[in-house]
Amino acid sequence: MSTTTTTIATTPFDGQKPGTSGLRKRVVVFQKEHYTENFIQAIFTAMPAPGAQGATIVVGGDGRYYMRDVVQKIIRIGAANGIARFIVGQDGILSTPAASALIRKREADGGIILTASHNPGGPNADFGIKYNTRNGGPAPESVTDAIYAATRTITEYHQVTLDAPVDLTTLGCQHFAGFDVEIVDSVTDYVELTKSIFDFDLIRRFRQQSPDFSLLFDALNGVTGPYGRRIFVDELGFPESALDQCTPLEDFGGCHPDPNLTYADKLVARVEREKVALGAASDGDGDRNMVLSHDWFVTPSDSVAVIAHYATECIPYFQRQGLRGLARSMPTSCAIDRVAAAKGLEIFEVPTGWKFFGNLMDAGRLSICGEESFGTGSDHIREKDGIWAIVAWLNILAHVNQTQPAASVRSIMRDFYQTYGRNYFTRYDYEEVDADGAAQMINDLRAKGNDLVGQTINGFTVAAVNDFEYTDPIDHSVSRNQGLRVIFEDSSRIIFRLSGTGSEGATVRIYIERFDPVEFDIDAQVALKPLVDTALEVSQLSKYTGRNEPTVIT
Ligand code: VG1
Ligand code: CO
Repeated sequence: MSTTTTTIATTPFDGQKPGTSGLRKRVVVFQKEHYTENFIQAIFTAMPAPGAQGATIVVGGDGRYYMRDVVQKIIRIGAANGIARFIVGQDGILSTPAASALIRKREADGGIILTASHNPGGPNADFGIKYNTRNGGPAPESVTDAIYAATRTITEYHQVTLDAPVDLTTLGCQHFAGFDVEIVDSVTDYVELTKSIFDFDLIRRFRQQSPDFSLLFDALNGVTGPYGRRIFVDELGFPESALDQCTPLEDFGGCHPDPNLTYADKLVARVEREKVALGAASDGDGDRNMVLSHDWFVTPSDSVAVIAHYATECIPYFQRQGLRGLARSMPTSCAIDRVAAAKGLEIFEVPTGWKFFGNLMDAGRLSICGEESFGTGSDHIREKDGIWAIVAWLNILAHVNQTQPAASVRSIMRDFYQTYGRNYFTRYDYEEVDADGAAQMINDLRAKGNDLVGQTINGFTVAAVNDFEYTDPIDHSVSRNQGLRVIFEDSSRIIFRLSGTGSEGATVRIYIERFDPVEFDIDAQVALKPLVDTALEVSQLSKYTGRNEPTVIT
């Protein structure tokens, strides 16, 4: 098929700076004339050396509203910039972990993932574009800075003219003048990878021998529905009734596809009512996960620590490779640090955002890591992986049940606390507050930081107040102002951060943690109440934001 290339004059848009995980804005913003095209052109302009010419890229997303239009734009603009091959998920669908896996498997030069992750979708909600590099991970700040710089100076973009939109539905390769588009099954490669990591035979036997064990997986109408069906039902043999909301919808059925106790309330209610042994959910693009049972909620900070604890005991991938090191984002609780200490492993504390784990993995120093924000994963890919974490829990439950029949999520957590003690953790989110007020609150807190040291508030004596700063051990890049920490003498912590993924106003996050070596059974909100009060007092949050209650408590 012949093509012609046209060049279109444009001018820069303000605010095309990628945040914690790509550029996220309202759909109506992306629909402004040239807005999306500018950003796509900036990605190709800034693609790391040797650049776009002759490159292969993976393209796909979480199926949200506007995605298919943008896939077509990426092909037209990419082809005009010299991209030789586009590997596209069928109908444009690829979960974020599946896209990362595909970039690695096919040794592509990079990928563009179309998602606003856990943000709602639909004509009046959010869209997002994220660039991943050839290791399969989110672009590091050096690349996102280059993309942003290109958006600031753009004067034109290039695109090829095609007779008709590219067919995204038919599997196989389509040839155009100067480039190819290959449509691949969205699920198969990912399922094969997952099967190579976990002990599927063990999980199948456990399911057959434990008729009382029930699984309920809720995809929140996001992208993981088809992945969940193939793995949990077709491969592991769970009944169809183990799946809920597993058909991807452009607007996620009007839900907020964020797997937490607030937005996954339907799952939480069913798990309690139906006495489900393992309830699980993932977010819109499939990189987050929540794990719970009818009698226990596993915090993401605990989840990654438990997975690290059992990894070399029962997960074939880690039995083959061993554990190289562990890591968490700074606000994530220190439970995983205790596992690292017990196993004599390196532990890394990085800023919020999965991109900070990539260099450590590439250097062979990191195997398992997590974020308190329902992100869990390993070096099998370079994104967090929701389904991976859920299958990891199935693998661990199946393993522990071999020696402790009737072991449950709750009993596994009890054993863990008995070994390591419990890091109580909670996060308060105040969404879409006034951006100026939120910024002022952080600035004022920073300014009075040193005066707080030595003061005792609600029985907690402040040991240090600082801004988290990270120097990457591999490339020595420095990331500053990654969260304001108030650390107390008993090692309790309160952390204040502004979200980098919102699309309107600001979201304030307060992370609260306290370690207890002996008491495991206190309700987390009760255990942390004095620290929560301290956080609100120290920050004067309600004065700056006008909010008295958080939007979400995790
Ligand atoms: C949030 C989380 C962070 C996570 C990021 C992307 O960022 O706190 O831990 O990596 O979302 O997750 P922020 O800046 O809003 O706190 V996802 O599932 O959106 O790719
Ligand atoms: Co996500």
